[in-house]
Order: sequence, then structure tokens, then C-alpha cells
Amino acid sequence: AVMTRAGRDYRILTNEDDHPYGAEEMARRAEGADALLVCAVDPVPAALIRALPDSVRMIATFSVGTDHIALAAAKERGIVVANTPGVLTDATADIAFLLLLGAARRAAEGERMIREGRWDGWAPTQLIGTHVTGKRLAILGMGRIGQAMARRACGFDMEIHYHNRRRLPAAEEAGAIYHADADDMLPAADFLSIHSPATPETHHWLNAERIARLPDGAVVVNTARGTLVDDEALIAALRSGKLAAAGLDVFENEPKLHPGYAGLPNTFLLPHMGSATDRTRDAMGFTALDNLDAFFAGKEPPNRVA
Ligand code: 8YV
Repeated sequence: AVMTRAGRDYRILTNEDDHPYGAEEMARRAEGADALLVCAVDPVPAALIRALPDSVRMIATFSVGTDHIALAAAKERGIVVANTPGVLTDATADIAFLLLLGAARRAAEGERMIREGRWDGWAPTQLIGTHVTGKRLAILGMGRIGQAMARRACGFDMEIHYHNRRRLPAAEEAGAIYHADADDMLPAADFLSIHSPATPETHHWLNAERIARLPDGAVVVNTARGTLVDDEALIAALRSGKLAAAGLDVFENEPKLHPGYAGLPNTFLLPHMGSATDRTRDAMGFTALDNLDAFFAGKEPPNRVA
């Protein structure tokens, strides 16, 4: 339905495959275009923005994240950028909770055991995982998705701790405990779920020092961006048993995986599918088109970021 509407209202110059183009090819393909429609996996660095033909006046991204776009360079060239916030909140929080449960309860290990024919029957000490209900969940980044994660965790009687640049108004906090300094939150994180955007300040935020502040046996979940986690440090902690498990949907340099994850049993890994539901992807597509429609009708795009 999204492509039908896009094809009805726009002349689509290039959409031959489902894979991202490199910067050079993107600039070449943008020749004669009024706008670019990109995904979070399409890097739009400053060099590409400077190389874009003058005809391009807008970049609509099919994502809430905008870390792949050099926003300052877009601003410099007067190119408007808009994203798709809100519509992927629930799907992403659902996957974050799935990862939390799956990592804690060793779901991937159990699945592999059955599929590989290694299950020789129930045993009282088989695949003992980490208890979830009633534990403490620390949330880094209490935006829309962080808050949706907190709501899900309330159903599991979890005590919510959070760090966010701004403290939420009391009504929205819903009993969650605010930590002005993220490092002070870490000792309370039986579970840590990452929901902050990727910025230069959050690069490798979860490093060896911060992991050391987590309780022994903590579980880490990341559905934000792989760059927030220092893979070397996380892998070392999963190997040593400092961390019980990790549930990850995003990776630095994805789709390439740090080789250290191979053979680590206590990980529950998914291929960046946080927003991959029928309803959500349709809504993302329609939102991206709404942004384009508004801009080309001379109005303010509803989700302008630059
Ligand atoms: C997408 C995302 O799956 O919206 C984002 O920022 O990371 C995901 O929802 C994908 O990257 C969309 O381009």
C-alpha cells in the first residue's frame, strides 16, 4: 500500500532492490530528484549531501533514528530532513521486552538445543535462567520507546530506574526513579535497556567501566544503536560471567557481527527487526510520505528534524 501511494504521487527514480546504496552511487542516482527517501541503514554523510544535485530539497528518512544523516550539512544546504517518530514505539518496545525475556530465560539456547536434537528430556537444573518478575530495570533514554518499555516492565512488577537528559514530569514518571547521572543508576540495573540515540556523546557509552558498575549477573538489552555499546567490553563480560546475558537487536557495523559473539551462548541476537511488524512498517512508510507531501505542498512537514 505504501509503494502504491508513493508510485501514484511521485515518480520513483530508483528502487531496484531492497539494499542500501553507497554514498557515491546515491549521489549519482539522485540526479534529477526532488527528494531522497532513505532508511536508517543508508548513510547520508556530509560529503554525499554536498554532492547532491541542487534539485534535491528534502531528505525523508524511513526511520526514527537520524544518526545516519549529517544534519548540519543538510541545514547548510537548506535541505529539509524529516523522520518517522511515534509509529514504531510499540513494536520496538515489544522487541526490547522480547530480548529481555529471551536473554534472561535463555530462549535461544533452548531453541537451539531442541532443533539440534540435543534435548534428552527435562532436568531440574537444565537451562536455569535469570528471574525477571519483580527485578529492577534501568532504562537509558526515557523517550517514547523508553517509556513504552517501562510500561511493559510494570506488568512484570519491575522497579523502574531511568536516566534521561531531562527528568520527566511527575505524571509521566509513573513511579520510575530518576538518576541525573547515568553512572549512579548502573548499580541498580538488574536489567539495563538502552534507548538513547546514537550521538558522539553516546558512542561506546556501555564500556568496561560502566559494565563493572552493574550488579553481577545483570542482563543488557539494546534496541537503539550498536554504537552505544563497546562490543569488546560486552563480550568480555559475557564470557567472564560478570553479565548473565545480553539481548541485542542492533550492532556496530551491522550486518557484520563482532566475531566475539560467535559461540557465546548467553546472547539472544536478532537482525535489527525492532520495527518489523506489518502495521508499523506501513505506518512508517505513510509517515515518510506525509512528510514529503507536506513539504511539496509548501507546508511544514509534521516530523521535521532539520
Ligand atoms: C528500522 C530504526 O528498522 O527507525 C529506526 O531508526 O532503526 C528501525 O526502525 C530501520 O533502520 C529503518 O530505516
